[in-house]
Amino acid sequence: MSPSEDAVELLRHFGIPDSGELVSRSPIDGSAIGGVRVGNPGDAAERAAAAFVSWRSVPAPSRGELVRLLGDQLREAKEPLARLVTLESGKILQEGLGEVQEMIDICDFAVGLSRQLYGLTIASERPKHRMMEQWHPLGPVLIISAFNFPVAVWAWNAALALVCGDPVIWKPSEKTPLCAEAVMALMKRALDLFGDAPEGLVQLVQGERDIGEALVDDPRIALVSATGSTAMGRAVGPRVAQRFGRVLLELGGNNATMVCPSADLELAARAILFSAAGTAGQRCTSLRRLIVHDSVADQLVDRVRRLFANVAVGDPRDPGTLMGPLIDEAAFESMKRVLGDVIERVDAVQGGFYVRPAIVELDRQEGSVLHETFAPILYMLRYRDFEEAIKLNNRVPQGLSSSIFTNDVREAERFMSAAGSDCGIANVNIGPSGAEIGGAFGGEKETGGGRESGSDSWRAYMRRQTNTINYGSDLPLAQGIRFDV
Ligand code: UN1
Repeated sequence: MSPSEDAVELLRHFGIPDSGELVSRSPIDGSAIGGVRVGNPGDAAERAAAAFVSWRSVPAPSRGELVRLLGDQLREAKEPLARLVTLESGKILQEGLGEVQEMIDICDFAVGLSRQLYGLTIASERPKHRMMEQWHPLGPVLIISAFNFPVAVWAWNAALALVCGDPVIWKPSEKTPLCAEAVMALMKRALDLFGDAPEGLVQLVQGERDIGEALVDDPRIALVSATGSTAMGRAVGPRVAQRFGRVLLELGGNNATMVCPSADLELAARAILFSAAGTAGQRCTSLRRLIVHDSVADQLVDRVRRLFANVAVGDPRDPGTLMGPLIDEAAFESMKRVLGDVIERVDAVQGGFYVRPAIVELDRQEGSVLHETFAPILYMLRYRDFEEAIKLNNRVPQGLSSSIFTNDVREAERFMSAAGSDCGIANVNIGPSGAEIGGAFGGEKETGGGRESGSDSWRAYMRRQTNTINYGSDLPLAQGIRFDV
């Protein structure tokens, strides 16, 4: 079936009308697969602000019930939603299914969390006083998501924001508007089953950059959670700071894997294959740099080259395919800018931009290796001295993910220590991509510093309040100050 025939069936399945000026194209063959209407940012912010007034007072475990119902809908629709993700983003079906599973997982996590939004009690210095802190809902949250995870990134944010008492507005990538419509259709069913959620609690605003900017600048939006390029973050961060709003930024990565002399090379090669070629190198966690000890470099590169040569590139809907197309021509052009004419378009499906994964050996870490090219290019650098390798890992502007392959416990610990990898994620004997939702996800430096998903990332979606309560009949002042007449 052609992508457009597939789209007709899937749009019908989700009850999405194909109407609107914002046209979606499938990267599989470049054909138009549907259109959506551009939204109204001002209206959305108004409705979200109104929804906040009632949602913040719904008990958190009841808010969790809405997220539980969403999880049910996602379980039921896992397969068709994954197929739509494949159709619109070009990732293989296995990865599409994985992405929807990530949504289900975060819903489960958020449901549990809805009974654990806990604060602290703090010892007061004053007699008969008690101190504590509470976490309260923050306000409307804007979620800006990218094409490469067209549904999961929304879920990481929305599931937490909703249990935290915040309405959400979603501005998805203009490259994947249909996935967003499908998720909203499922959300709507969950809202109907839930019954009395306020109108405007969960909204979708489709559009291009101007629509995103209008939302970013709107003072009614308390938190802007933005996933995308460093350039996008550079534009969004200061705009929100200008009005003292909060941001949560998940920007570019330039993720490295170190391979040490004691490493299990077979394991390392398999991990490298998934991290570098998976999602056609279009994850923010994709492996971009290999830092390999000189003594094992030739052996490892041989294996990786062999694995790369055997990667089936083609229609991401075919079960045998490991690498689908790049998202569009611009992505292909940026890969070409780095690699020059050695990169050829693979003749897979007419109209799509298909490439093979490439490995490039470098003497020095300079030039294009310092930038994130959203394509399957793996740079390789050799090292002799362990500390020098850690410096190479860190000597890039980005700080999202990193990993080390070693069977030497001291090397592993040094890599994870305060003087080791400077990234938000540092793994041992697995690749840098494919994180579970239970941990906090995000990174340092140009990656933006935000943390989403697991651990205590929920705190970004709430405001902290410190309370001091006097249960005595005297009025002792803090710091022993006396102030009597
Ligand atoms: C992204 O590419 O924007 O860790 C997110 C991973 C996925 C998320 C990637 N769980 O690779």
